[in-house]
Amino acid sequence: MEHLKIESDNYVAFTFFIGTMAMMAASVFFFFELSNTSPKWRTSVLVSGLITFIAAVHYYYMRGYNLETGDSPTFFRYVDWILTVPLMCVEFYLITKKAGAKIGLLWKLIVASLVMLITGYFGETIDRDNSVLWGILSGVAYFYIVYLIWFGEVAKLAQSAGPQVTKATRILGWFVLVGWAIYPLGYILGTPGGLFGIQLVSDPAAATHAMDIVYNIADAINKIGFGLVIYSLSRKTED
Ligand SMILES: *C/C=C(C)/C=C/C=C(C)/C=C/C1=C(C)CCCC1(C)C
Repeated sequence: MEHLKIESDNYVAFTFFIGTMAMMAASVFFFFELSNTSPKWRTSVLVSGLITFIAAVHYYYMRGYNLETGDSPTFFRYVDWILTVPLMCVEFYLITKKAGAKIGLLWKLIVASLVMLITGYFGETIDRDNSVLWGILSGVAYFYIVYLIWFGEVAKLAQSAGPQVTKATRILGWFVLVGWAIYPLGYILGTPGGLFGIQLVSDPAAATHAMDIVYNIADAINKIGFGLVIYSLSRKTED
């Protein structure tokens, strides 16, 4: 079996490698901590582990794919997101369920996240020429999620679920508002010719590399960070 070397200046391959390791380590941590997590929070911590585990499997694949071909593994990137982002929505539902969150709220979050990702996928692959339009549609769905979490149903339910859940929801809200906003930046970087007249990187190969690095960093921050917020919530509340 041939072993491909990661050259020291290959930052794309390097971040795929580190991403794989980080997602694996985080999954082991969340899964092992389940046994000393109170039953009330166990499902939430389990979902944290599932998010990083699904990402670990995709990163393992994407790492190899990128190393062998030098290309961006866009399809599996989106397969990963389509599985993990709805699970992040499930986390909001789970922590506000005690305060009366309805399954309808979960569906709103899931459908909005799917619209956000499917339109983004169209803009990145199938319909490159209209990437501005797809990017805007995706952005609308994104802001709807931000709205639900900061001002809508999620915020209201969190408030009635008590101070700990309110605080955790606020921090998760920052992840969604700031951490998730890194992704459109990657999208703009990777779009040929730039978006809205913004062309950050002119060489097409370099643009794709920049996009992958930005996505890889964002994934590590958001998936592991999200899980850790849930984890610390599970340690704080006693009952
Ligand atoms: C673990 C993966 C996560 C949290 C992925 C999140 C992805 C996004 C928030 C993507 C958003 C996009 C836009 C808001 C506009 C441009 C297209 C996307 C799909 C990059």
